[in-house]
Amino acid sequence: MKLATLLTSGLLAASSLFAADTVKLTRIHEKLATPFPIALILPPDGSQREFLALQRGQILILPKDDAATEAKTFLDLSTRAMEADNGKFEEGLNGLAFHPQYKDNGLFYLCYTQQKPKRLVISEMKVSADADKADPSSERVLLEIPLINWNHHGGNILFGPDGYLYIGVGDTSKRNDEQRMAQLNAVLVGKVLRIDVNKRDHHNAYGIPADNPFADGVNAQPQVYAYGIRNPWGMHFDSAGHLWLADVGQDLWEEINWITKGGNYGWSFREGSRPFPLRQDTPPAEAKLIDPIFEYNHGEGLSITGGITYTGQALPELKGQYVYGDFVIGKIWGLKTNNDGKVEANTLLYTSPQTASDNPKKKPTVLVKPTAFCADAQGELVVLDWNGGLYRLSK
Ligand SMILES: [Ca+2]
Repeated sequence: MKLATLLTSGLLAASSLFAADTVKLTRIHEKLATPFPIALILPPDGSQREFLALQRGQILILPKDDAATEAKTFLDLSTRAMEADNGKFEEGLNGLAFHPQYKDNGLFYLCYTQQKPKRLVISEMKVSADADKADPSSERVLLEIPLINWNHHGGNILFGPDGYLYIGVGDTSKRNDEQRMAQLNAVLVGKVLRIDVNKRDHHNAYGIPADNPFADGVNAQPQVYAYGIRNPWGMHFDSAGHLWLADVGQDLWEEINWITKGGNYGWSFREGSRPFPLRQDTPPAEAKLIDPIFEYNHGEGLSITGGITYTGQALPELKGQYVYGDFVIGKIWGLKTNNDGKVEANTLLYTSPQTASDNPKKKPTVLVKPTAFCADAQGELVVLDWNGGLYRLSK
């Protein structure tokens, strides 16, 4: 049954699908076309406007009226041919971030794929004289990263509390980190990068923060902030300054990491906290591989989508929990980090009409395939659905 059929039949609104669940998802902006949404972000300008980035290259401004049938288009790069013919799954516009001083300088940042040659582009753009329209002619490319395959390139970007731009880049391998990129700091893939967009002393395009772990550029690329990453999907700074990063696993383990400067997160010597069985060589003796703070195996789900720590009002018991989900089985959890350092995952809901937990390998019919978990203008949590829907999490 198609999602639309379920909606009109009332099945999704009825509690039967979510009988065992503690919270529910309510569809919002149902009359808008929002295909392949990947980020919902508010610019830090006090306007309370919600910008929705779509993977096919558009950025919409969501109307205040939930029943509205049209949204303003802030930017449309859909003619840029971001995807190869066989690459429509992971390629496209995968990152949007507003400059912390957006209100004064009107600058924002994009991360998207381009073809021939295949690469990840990080660029800067400016708003036009109309606050609801970007000016594509203002685009300034900061960084281009060569890619090998259509998958595993990440592409999330965000500003840290330090004012620097963080970029999550996957290992660009189809499987197995075949080119051994994630541990190689001479390349920018399989890494978290950090750059200073307010300077231009590196390639006349941006600056390297002086305390980046390889800032001197000797034997390693100076943009590298952390390494040993497979396919980061979901990066978030919480109010305490922790950088959360969900790393999509291969055959066995899905990871949630706290990223620290210079940290080695293990891939592809390890998948999660275990040795990666397809790699025969061992890490150098001096390597300090950092385990995820939480991992789940492929009995629980198949592809993690990272989220955010909940700071809204509607679900007081969720305050401070990290809400995340699984893209393939459509399950959503809250992760509680206790003072004693222990973490605990609580199932919030299944979006599948089948009991997904019984055997996720069966790939149940999933109603909501989460691509991102975002805070709306009220601070409430919105789940973006690969199928084109936007949902608010509530009681
Ligand atoms: Ca890892």
